[in-house]
Parts: sequence; structure tokens; C-alpha cells
Amino acid sequence: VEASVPEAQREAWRKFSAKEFTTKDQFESEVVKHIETTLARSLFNCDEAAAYAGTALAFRDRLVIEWNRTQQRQTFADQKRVYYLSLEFLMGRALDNAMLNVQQKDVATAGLEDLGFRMEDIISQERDAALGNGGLGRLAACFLDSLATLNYPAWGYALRYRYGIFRQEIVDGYQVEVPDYWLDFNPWEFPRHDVTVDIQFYGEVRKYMDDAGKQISVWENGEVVTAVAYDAPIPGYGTKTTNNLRLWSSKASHGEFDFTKFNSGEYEASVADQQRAETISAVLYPNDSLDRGKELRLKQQYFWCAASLYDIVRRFKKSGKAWKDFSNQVAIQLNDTHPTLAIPELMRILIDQEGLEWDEAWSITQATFGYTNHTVLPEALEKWSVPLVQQLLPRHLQIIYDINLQFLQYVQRNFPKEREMLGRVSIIEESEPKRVRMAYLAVIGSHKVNGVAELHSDLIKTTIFRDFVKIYGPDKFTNVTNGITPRRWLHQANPRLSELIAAKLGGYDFLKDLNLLSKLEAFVDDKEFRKEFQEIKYANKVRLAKYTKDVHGISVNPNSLFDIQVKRMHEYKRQQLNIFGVIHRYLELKSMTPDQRKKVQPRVFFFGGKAAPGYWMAKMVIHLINQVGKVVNNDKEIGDVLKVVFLEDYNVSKAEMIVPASDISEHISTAGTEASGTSNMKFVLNGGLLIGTCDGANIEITREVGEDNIFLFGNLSEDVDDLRHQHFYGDYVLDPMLAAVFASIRSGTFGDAGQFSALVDSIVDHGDYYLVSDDFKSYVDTQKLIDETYKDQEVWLTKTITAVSRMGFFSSDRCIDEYAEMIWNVEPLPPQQNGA
Ligand code: HBZ
Repeated sequence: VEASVPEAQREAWRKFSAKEFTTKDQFESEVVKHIETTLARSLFNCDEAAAYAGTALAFRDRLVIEWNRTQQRQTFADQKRVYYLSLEFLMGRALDNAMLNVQQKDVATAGLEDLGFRMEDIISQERDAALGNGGLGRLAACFLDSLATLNYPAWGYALRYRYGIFRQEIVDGYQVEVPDYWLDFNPWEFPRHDVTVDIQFYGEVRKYMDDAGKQISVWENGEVVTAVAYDAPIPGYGTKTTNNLRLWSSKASHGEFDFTKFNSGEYEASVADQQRAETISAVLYPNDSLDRGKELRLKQQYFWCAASLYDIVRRFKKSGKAWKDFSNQVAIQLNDTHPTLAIPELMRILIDQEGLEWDEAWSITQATFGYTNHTVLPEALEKWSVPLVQQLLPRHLQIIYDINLQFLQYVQRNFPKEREMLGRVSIIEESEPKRVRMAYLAVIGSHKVNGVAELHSDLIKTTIFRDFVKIYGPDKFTNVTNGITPRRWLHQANPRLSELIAAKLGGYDFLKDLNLLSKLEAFVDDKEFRKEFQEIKYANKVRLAKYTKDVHGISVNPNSLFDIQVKRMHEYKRQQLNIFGVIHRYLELKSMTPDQRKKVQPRVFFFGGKAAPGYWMAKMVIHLINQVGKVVNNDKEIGDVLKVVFLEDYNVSKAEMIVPASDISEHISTAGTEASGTSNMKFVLNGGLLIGTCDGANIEITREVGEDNIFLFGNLSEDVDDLRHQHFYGDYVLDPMLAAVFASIRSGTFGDAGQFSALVDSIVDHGDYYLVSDDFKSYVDTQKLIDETYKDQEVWLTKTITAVSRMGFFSSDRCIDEYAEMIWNVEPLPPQQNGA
């Protein structure tokens, strides 16, 4: 029962109800109040960190007011809600985003100036909330921004990791991982010590017959860990809607210590129990494309799914509605297979706790869940060992077997002649030990399955889920091409460009309706506009050049062509292709006369990205990039014509500085391997062109911006199988330019060749799985074309402006509307109910 203030006293309450600041003076008064009282500091003791804290707390208060109101309105409206389950939300910094979304950054900038601080310095005090690995986690963050901006009633659910993705340091050219303890000061979260859920692990299942002769299962004698909710407000842009992101933290179920143990002298045991419980939410797993099958990871997944479902079901039950209405009130989206245990968990709640029959529980479950797939790479598909699931979640394993039995019987009835299909589609893989195929469970337990770009959505239907298309028909499978939020990735990252666009289009409406960018194309020949557009790009390059000098000690000329590849390090993303191309360029330059060299378009190659700590091949590529940089950057003969920079510790806040500074960015995965990519969209939106393969969203970007405004190269996904076969049978010749690159590596040009032999061997001797050699010539030729094209700055500028104006499709607002209509069947709160 919730306590509320009696009717008669509400008048007094309302009189003093918290109000938002709207003026500079009010803002300053809030900041000073927080610094003096909340932080207990003074005029004589206020550094930038304190000024950040005061500013953040002032904005936090603002958000909280709208957040509370939004929750009330959404409860009152009683519409269907969306729950986005993601183990990762790569949020980045919150302050700048909050200021821009509530449209008070100007007020705050002026206020801080009065108090003696520069806004830029204050913003950069904040640590990134880095609760994610890469694209999947950042997509979830963009989706939250769009859900709030479009007034959908929506919650995110995740884990409150004590350590987010590790910080990357480069020491002697090698990656070193440093822990990211980010919670030191986090004003954006609210602990809800009253919102807790006890989560069970291990134990056993007891079955008995009830009086009516029905079989009942009880899961008992397990170990219990408590989930505590921490909430973060998610403000929409230019709306009062402020949604909620709920993060679960684990703690021992009996509070700090087990006092029985503690009092009986078992101090160590009681502390150890407590630490064991807290370990569950301690750290984000840093693998972005490999399934490691670790018990702690499975514990994280169940802990988070069970706590979130308990919360969702509790909220539903408060409405007093019947179970048949559950899926009319609740849509749950599974971001990859990580939350798939939510499917058997909902079945367990409905059957074991609520007493529903299997068939009804199953149709509710299927109608509730949607599943998004983000990869076709086999090594990334989650499969949990049956003995592990049996031990940790004995009741869930029974339910999974029951789901499988029902499913296989259905397949047998409908495809009686295809007996081999049963083994192929079974949720249980008959390996040693047996394993649960989580992607199959997710497909079977959801009403819709989507890929994240057209090519990818087609590929899942013909590869990993081929049999399921036959079983369920094609309508279960759909596509929602990824998108990005233009608030963070244009307005926040590139304020001058956003302002210029607003000046031309007569306001900032394009930030809410990105298709309005198309009107920019009318200005493509406008001299003044072109000049300003180009100046902004140059200024953004100067900013990155300054950073490169300050942090890495490398001088780069902002008049060079800036070529950027920033993303997680992975063989399929082919940073090795890029660096081999750089070596080829270096060898060419070395063979030229000084006069010839002067005619070459100067270029800076920027790289950035983390390698999973156990992925030694990816780490080897980082090392090679740094070694090449060391040689090239110090070669007096080469000078400014070629520079190579590895930007340490790539993350969201650095992306906001890096992305607007590109002339060209590289999205060069082996065709058919990159599900979508999202940074490709960010770069084009900020006036950079792409060099890319026909993969993921590159294909749709080409469709939108036109073939003339993108540099595509390489083999197509339909040719990949044949090419791999040719390598297997030794039926190919190594490209001679690539052979020369390898020869120079082997000769020790970039340090001891032994350090890179596994990388070279993987291509020369071990089948070149990612087809680097097959695409090398096409890549080099296309880079040449880019040099030529860039020489005519007017032509280049026309391409970039045209491309920007055609990027409307890639707003995450469009994605969210598609999910809402095709998958969730939810509506935004209408204006009269969203506070507008
Ligand atoms: O998801 C990425 C895809 O590689 C990229 O193409 C796509 O644009 C993006 C959004 O749909 N996938 C990931 O980022 N995946 C992970 O980070 C990941 C994290 C933990 C895992 C597996 C994958 O266990």
C-alpha cells in the first residue's frame, strides 16, 4: 500500500511543490545552494569538479520533477508499456544531454560564466556511464532517447555494474586494461532501497499433486540474493516525458552480514557470502562477439531477468486486470539473446505461482516477447551447458525441456517427412555436454524476430533461422534497420552544424523529424552556406588535431584528409585491412621522389577501439597499428603526407569529438558479417563520407545518399562462401601489393616480425577467413579514388552536403516508431496526456 498525503493537506503540499528553474539567476541559485549544502563546499573551495556536481544536481532536480509527473501520467493513462531488456546501455555522459533535451543549456552556460566557469570544462568533468561494449549497448541508449522524445511509456531494465567496460591504456603499443570504477560520484541515479526482489539460485524442484489432482512444481532450498533497484531519469528532447531506466544491483539477502554467522564468530564466512552476492552485478563482461559460457554471466542474466519480470508483473497485477490482458499491457523486447531466460521465467511465474495452464501461459508469453538478433557469427551465439543450467536453475531447465517438447511435436506433426529437421531445430544441441541454444529459445518464445539492417534480416532467414522460417512462415521475421539519435549525434556532438542547419531550415524541428533534413539539399549551391559548412568541418578537425597533440603528442595537419576507423577491434571488422593499406601507402611514398611525394594528398589515419581482453589477434592488430605509427610518424621523408594515430580508450564521449572531424570513415567488414553498424550513420550525418563494403546498413546508406556519395568496394556477401572454398583448396594467388606489405612486415620494418606472424599467417596459410587478400586491391584502388576526389574540394563538399540532407531515414525515432507499430503494438501518450 502506498502512503499518500490526505486530501485536506494537499493544498499546503502543492503550494511548496518543487518547481523548475527557467532563468539564469534561478539556475545560479540552485547551483550555489547545491555546492554549499549538498556538497558542503564554499566559495573558497569550489573547483571544476564541484561546479560540475552543482550543475548536475541542479539539472537532476529538474529531471526528477518531470520524471515523477511522467510516471503518474503514464500510470493514469494505463496504456500498454514497453520494457526494453538489455544487459548493456552505453549511455555516455548525461549532463550535456539533459541540458539540451530540456533546452536550458544556454541559461546554464551563462549562469556558469557568472560563477567563473566555462561550460566545456564543466561538461568534461563527467565520467562516461560505460555500461556496454559497443553498437548493441549504444543502440539501447539511442532507443531510450527516442522512446522518451516520442512520448512512449517505456522502461529500460539492466544491471548496475560497479565496473563498466574497462579503460584502455596503450603501453609500449600494447593494450592494457584498467578497471572503470565509475560510481564514485553519480548524481544521475536514485537508489530505491524499498524496491527489492529476492532472487533464487540452485536448489531443487519438488513435485506434488494438489487436491484437484494437478501437478505442482515447487523450486526450493536455493540460495537467495537480493536485487536492489537504482533508477535513472531519461529525458526526452523538447517534451516533458521523462522515462525510467532501472538498474539492478545485487546484495546479500540478509543485509550486510549474516548476523547468525557473524555473531557465532564466523566473520569470514559472513563477509564472503556478502561478497559472493555482490559479485553478480560487479562487472560488465567485455566480450562483444564471443560466447564464453561462464557461470557468473548466466547468474547475471537470470538475476536481471527475474528481478525485471517480478517488477513488471507486480506493476501489472496492481492494475487488477486479468492475465489474458497481460500482453495488451506489456511488451518486452529482448536485446539479443542475453535476456532469453525471461521466457522460461515468465512461464514459471504464470504456471507455478499464478496457477495458469500451460497453453494459456505459453500464448501470453509468446505474445509478450519480441527478439532482436544482432549477429550471425556462430561464435557469438549463446549456448549454455545443460548441466550448468540444471544446477543453477533446475526449474527453468524443466520448463525449457517442456517448451522444446511441445515445439518438436508441433514440427513433427507439420513436417512429418523431415525427420532430420528435428535435430537441427531442437533447443537442445546434442553435444557433449548438451547445450541450450538460446537463439532458438528466443525465436520460439517470441511473436516477432527482427534483424537490424535489411541485408542482415535477409541473412538470418537464409542461414541461422532458415528452418524456423519454414516452420513459422516468413511473417514472424522482420527487419528494423538501426538508427541513431540526432540529439546526441548531431545537436550535442556538433553544435555548430546543428545551428547552421537550424538557421537554414528555420528552427530545430529537424531534431524531432530528421526527414526535414531533405530541405537542406536546396542550399547545396548556396555559397555562404557551403562556406560555413566547410568551416565547421575544419574547426572540428582542428579540435581533434589539438586533442591528438595534447594527449598523444602527435602533430597532425588539419588540412590533411582525416580518415577514421573507430569501433571494437575484431577480425571481421578488418582493421588489419586498413593498416595493411597504410603500410602499402607508406611503401609507395618511400619509393617516390620528393617531387612526386609533394603531389600526394596528405592523410591522417586515425584508429580507435578496444579489444576483448582475451582476444589476442585483435590485440596484435592494435600493436601493429601503434608500431606502424611509430615508424611512419617519425619518418622525416614522409612528414605530413602520412600520419597514423591510435586514439586511446575510445568511448561515447570521445566519439562525440571524433565523429564530426572525419572526411572519410571506414566501415570495411567482410561482406555479410556486420549486422548493421551505427557509427557509419553518425559519420555521414556529420558531413563525412564513407569507404565501405556492401554490408549491413552501408547498403541502405547507399540507397539513401546515392551511389555517387559513398565509396563502396569489395566482394559481395553472396560470393563469400565460394571465396572461402577457394582459399581452402589453395586455389588463389596472393595479391602482389599485399605480398609486398607482408614482406616489409617480415623484414622487421615495424619491429620484431615474430610479433605479427600469427596475423600474417592467418591470411597466407590459414585460409584468410575474413577475405582480406580478396578485397585488398579493390580497397587500395578505392582509396586512390578518394584521394583524387578530395583534391577537388568543391566536388567533395557537394557530396557531403548532399549526403547529410539525405540521412533522415537513420534517426532512431524512425526505428522506434517501426518497433512500436510492427512489434509492440503500443501508442505514444497523446499530447493532452503527456504534459504538453
Ligand atoms: O550491434 C552490434 C553489431 O555488431 C552491429 O553491426 C550493430 O549495428 C549493433 C546494433 O545492432 N553488436 C554488438 O555490439 N554486440 C555486442 O556488443 C555484444 C555484447 C555482448 C555479447 C555479444 C555481443 O555477449
